[in-house]
Amino acid sequence: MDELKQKFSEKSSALRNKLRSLVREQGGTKMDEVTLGQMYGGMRGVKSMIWETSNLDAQEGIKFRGYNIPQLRDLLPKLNGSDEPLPEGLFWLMLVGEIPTEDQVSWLAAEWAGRSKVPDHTFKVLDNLPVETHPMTQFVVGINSMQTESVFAKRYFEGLSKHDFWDACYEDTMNLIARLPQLAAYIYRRSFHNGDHIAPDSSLDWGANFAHMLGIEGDDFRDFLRLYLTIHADHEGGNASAHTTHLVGSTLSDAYNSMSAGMNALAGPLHGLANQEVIKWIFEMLESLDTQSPSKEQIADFVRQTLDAGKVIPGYGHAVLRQPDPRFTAQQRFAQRNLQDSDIVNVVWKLFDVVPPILDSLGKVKNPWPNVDAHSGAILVHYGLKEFKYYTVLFGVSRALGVLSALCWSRAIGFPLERPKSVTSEWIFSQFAN
Ligand code: CMX
Repeated sequence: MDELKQKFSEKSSALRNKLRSLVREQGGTKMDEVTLGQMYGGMRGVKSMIWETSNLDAQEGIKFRGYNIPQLRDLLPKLNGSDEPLPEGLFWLMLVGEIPTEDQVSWLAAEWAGRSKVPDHTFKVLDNLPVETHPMTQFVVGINSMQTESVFAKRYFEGLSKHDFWDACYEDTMNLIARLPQLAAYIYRRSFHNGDHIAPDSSLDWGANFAHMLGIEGDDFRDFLRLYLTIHADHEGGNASAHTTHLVGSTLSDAYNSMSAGMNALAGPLHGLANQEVIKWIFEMLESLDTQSPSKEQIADFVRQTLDAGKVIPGYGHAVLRQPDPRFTAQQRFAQRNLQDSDIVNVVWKLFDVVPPILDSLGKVKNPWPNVDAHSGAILVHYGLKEFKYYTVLFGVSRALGVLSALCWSRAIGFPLERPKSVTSEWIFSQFAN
């Protein structure tokens, strides 16, 4: 058994045993209450699920196993000469709760390279879709088409013991994560570069190989992609893509079927698709103002026009966060070091000054600050990745690290089928009848 799997086995069985006695002895303890407002308000803040890999604090932002993003930049292994952490290190941390060594991260990069072969039929399935199919739809179809390779599904069919669910889930997780960059790059090249595909380079780390297969060379872009793939990985369990993956996984659907379900949730404009919406909206603004460097006054007028048209300002607001998203700040820091003179990046920074007071003035927006999606598009455009319909696929490749490591924990802890109680509005009214 490899070292990572061994560690996961030991840590997860220790937690499972601890939880089993806790729930047996304290199962009746009340942990939260639900209000009518929460039932009709998207279940905001209701504590109702367990997610081991990360936790979101409304003020401080995301913490992966207790570490915030600036701490991770210092602690996670980096390649020589690089300033950004390797996403492999974050996966190791989320899966076993330990900051890995450089050797452990190198092992993981090589292990994923060795598991990265995408089945031929997946390419055939994709080639049969109209080329203009949205990249997120292609991504979902591509992941689903690889379900033929599921170790969990095969072993379950053969009579897998519930004590070994975690083992098969680990194998699927490692294989699926390893294959995603090639799948995603194939979609990009087929959709936007006439199917002129680039062979993987197995000597590169997971993020750099992805950058290489996209066809965007240069150390700066590789570094940005490593950062991007690290900061988008997880945002505790209640966000729509994580929650969907978790719910579908609770039926013992394998990692492929569970994650593709989660990716359908990520494809919604209030969630992951917001990254495409942001840059689309910025392009529309620049075109309507007929300038590449609008003034703050011009931007403020356009923001008000957008709101007057009954639309949201993409990239701003959050269901949980109440401060600027540290994932936005991490990208801003990268851009301040590498892209000071980029017009499009400067527009993002002006928006950061202009949008929050306008949203605040509406008196209803709980968080007027930028979220993760407000910045990424401008940096991608700068490096030549201008096809914004593709952006959510990048988010999805990263999100796999979080939702799949969490799925391993769900199988190891032995979470049952998720099945909350629903009620009708008629029942609600009956509670208030005198
Ligand atoms: N622009 C305009 N209005 C906004 C707004 C924004 N960016 N953010 C919130 N509001 C509005 C809501 O639409 C709501 O209005 P109504 O009462 O008229 O329906 C009101 O403010 C209250 O909303 P909220 O409680 O502050 O926010 P929610 O928790 O309901 O929604 C979110 C959160 C992210 C869906 C919302 O802020 C939004 O639509 N933002 C723009 C889209 C976006 O950037 N999504 C990406 C989020 C990150 C991610 O999950 O990937």
